[in-house]
Amino acid sequence: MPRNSHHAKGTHDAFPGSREEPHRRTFEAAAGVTRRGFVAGAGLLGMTIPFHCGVPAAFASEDVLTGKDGLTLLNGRPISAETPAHLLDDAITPTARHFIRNNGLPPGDVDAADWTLTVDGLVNRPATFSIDELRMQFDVVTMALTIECGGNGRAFFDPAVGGEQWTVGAVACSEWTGVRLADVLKKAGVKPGAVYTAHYGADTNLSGKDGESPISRGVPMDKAMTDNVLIAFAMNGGPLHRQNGAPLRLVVPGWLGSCSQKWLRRVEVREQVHDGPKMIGTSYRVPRYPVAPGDTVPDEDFDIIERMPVKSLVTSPEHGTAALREVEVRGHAWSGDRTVSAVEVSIDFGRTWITAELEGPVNPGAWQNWRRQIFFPQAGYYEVWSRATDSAGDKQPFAIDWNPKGYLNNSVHRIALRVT
Ligand SMILES: Nc1nc2c(c(=O)[nH]1)N[C@H]1C(S)=C(S)[C@@H](COP(=O)(O)O)O[C@H]1N2
Ligand SMILES: [Mo]
Repeated sequence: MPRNSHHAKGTHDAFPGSREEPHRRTFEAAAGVTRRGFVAGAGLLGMTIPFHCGVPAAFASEDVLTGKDGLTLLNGRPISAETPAHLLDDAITPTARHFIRNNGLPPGDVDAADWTLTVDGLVNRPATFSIDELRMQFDVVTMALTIECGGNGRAFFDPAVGGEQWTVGAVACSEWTGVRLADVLKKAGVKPGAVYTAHYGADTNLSGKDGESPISRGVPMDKAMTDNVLIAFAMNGGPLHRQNGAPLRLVVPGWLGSCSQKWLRRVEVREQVHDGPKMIGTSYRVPRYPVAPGDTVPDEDFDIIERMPVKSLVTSPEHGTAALREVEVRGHAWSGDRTVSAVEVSIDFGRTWITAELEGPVNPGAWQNWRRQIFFPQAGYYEVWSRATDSAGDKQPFAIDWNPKGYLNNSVHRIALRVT
């Protein structure tokens, strides 16, 4: 589907017209500037955001989103669907609201009873396990773990970049049950010289050609050995959703979502950095130096993305709705393998910030919940911004650090409200 052919859901949805300059227009709205075809603040009060606006009817009517609730389909082939921020309000993301990012075509009907996982490569005892064997031979753990797509926030890049036009909803924190990748690797006996894992799933390339994988990524050995990296066979106490990798997937919290191989069949230990599809070239990579928006960067100047940066989300109230003078604002915050140490809220376009109450993560790798009672000084148009600071002192920026593939946009989250 052509780039930007759909209408992304973000702050700009509160306003009619082109989505090319959402941030500028939002500022102008706040400043009361009126432009041709655009009346400041118009469209916010009582507006409804058309659910599948701009998405070709064929995509919207397909039943690829069976078992999902309220997700916005960005692409029907491969399937990409994000969750509107207000539907991510739960501390633990229900299965029905976990976003979907497929690079290829999921396997057809899968039978969990027949599924096997092979661990091989640079190990002393290569082995193949059924899911029951994983369950019986290793510690079974349940953890709330955050998965965020590396391209979450791409829709706000200016100039626009190709790829799925995620706004803010390619992130989730479901409760995953499985065994630790580290335990399985230890049992296989990792040999000296191991550098990287390589993950292989059962999905196929969009071309539909047999054996052609759409994506195979890996992580450095020390990350693979971290005890919150799971090989998961249950999601929120039930089966994994078909589109989220049933019956078996990796969950690598805090690092970009592509590390979390779905429909997992094999983990190979390699003596080099993995070079599978979408590990190489410019996929899931960013330039190793700052670049001007729109610049072309030689492939060899890109580095592999690892951890996701500090970020937060306002999940209540819902963007674009009417609110009372006093309202509880709340959401989540996360930062790669770090913890978030503070979340602040601004209702005056970042002039002043109000500290929110912030909970700790329920376990390492889970996002953190925050909330704050807000009193708006008078009726009118407001934006609510949230900004997180992590344990290393990194703060969410306001501006977008542009890069050619549109990754790692962790700018402050903004929602618009009409206070009555
Ligand atoms: N086998 C396989 N695993 C995959 C993908 C894929 O296309 N195939 N997509 C990756 C990407 S880019 C992301 S962001 C996450 C998304 O996980 P989800 O679809 O369960 O939300 O899965 C990752 N694992
Ligand atoms: Mo992703």
